[in-house]
Amino acid sequence: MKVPVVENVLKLNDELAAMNRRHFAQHGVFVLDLIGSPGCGKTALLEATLQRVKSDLRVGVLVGDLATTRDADRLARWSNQVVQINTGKGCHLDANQVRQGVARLDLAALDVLVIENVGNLICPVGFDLGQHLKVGMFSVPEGDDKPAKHPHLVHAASLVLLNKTDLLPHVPFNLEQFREDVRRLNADLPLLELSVARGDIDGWLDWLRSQVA
Ligand SMILES: Nc1nc2c(ncn2[C@@H]2O[C@H](COP(=O)(O)OP(=O)(O)O)[C@@H](O)[C@H]2O)c(=O)[nH]1
Ligand SMILES: [Mg+2]
Repeated sequence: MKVPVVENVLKLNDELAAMNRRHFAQHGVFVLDLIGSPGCGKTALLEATLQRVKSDLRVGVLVGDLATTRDADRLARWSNQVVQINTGKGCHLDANQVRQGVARLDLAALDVLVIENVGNLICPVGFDLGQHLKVGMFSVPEGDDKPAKHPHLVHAASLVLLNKTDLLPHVPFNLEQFREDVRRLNADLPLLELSVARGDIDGWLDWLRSQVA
C-alpha cells in the first residue's frame, strides 16, 4: 500500500510545521510564505522591502532555490538575517528545511520573516512550513490566466500580488479578467498591483505593517 507512506510524509511535515509555528510564536515573529513563478520579482520585492522598512520593521529572509546563493547574495546587501536553502531537485521548501534555515537566524532580532519559496506555482502550495500566511505572487508577463490555471494557490493565499504593472502598456494582459478570476476564486482576498521596478510597492508595505501591528 503506497497511500499510507505518502500520508506519513505529509504528517511528519505537518508536525515539523507546527513546531516551527510554536517557535515563531515564542519569538513573536510574523512569518510569510511567498509563492510565485521563477522571475515574477519575489527577490526584487524583498530587496526593495528591506530597504524601505529598515527603520520600523526588522525583516529577515529565508530563500529557497534549487541552486546558487544568488538571491541570498542580493538580499544580504540589505539585511544580515538572510539564509539561502538549496533544494537540489526539490520543487518546494518543506518544514524541515525551514527549521534548519531558521536555526541560522536570530529570531529575537526579527519582527517579520519572509520565506521566499522555490519559484513554482504548484508544489509549494500543499506544504505547510509553519508560516502564518501564504502570499501568492504573479506578474504581468506571465499572462492574465495564471490565477485561473493555478486556483489552489489563490485558495491558499491570504494576499495576492500582481507585479510588473509597468509592463501593462507593452504586453497583452487583460487586467479586468485577472482581477475577476482572483475574485471568483477567493472573493475576499486582497489583491495588490505593484511595480517593484518603479518603486511602486506602498500598498504591500502598508499591508505588511498592518499585519505585524
Ligand atoms: N519590468 C519589471 N521587471 C521587474 C519588476 N520586478 C522585478 N523585475 C525583474 O524581473 C526579473 C526577475 O526578478 P527576481 O526578483 O529575480 O524574481 P524571482 O525569481 O521571483 O525572485 C529581474 O530581471 C528583475 O529586475 C517590475 O516591477 N517590473
Ligand atoms: Mg528569487
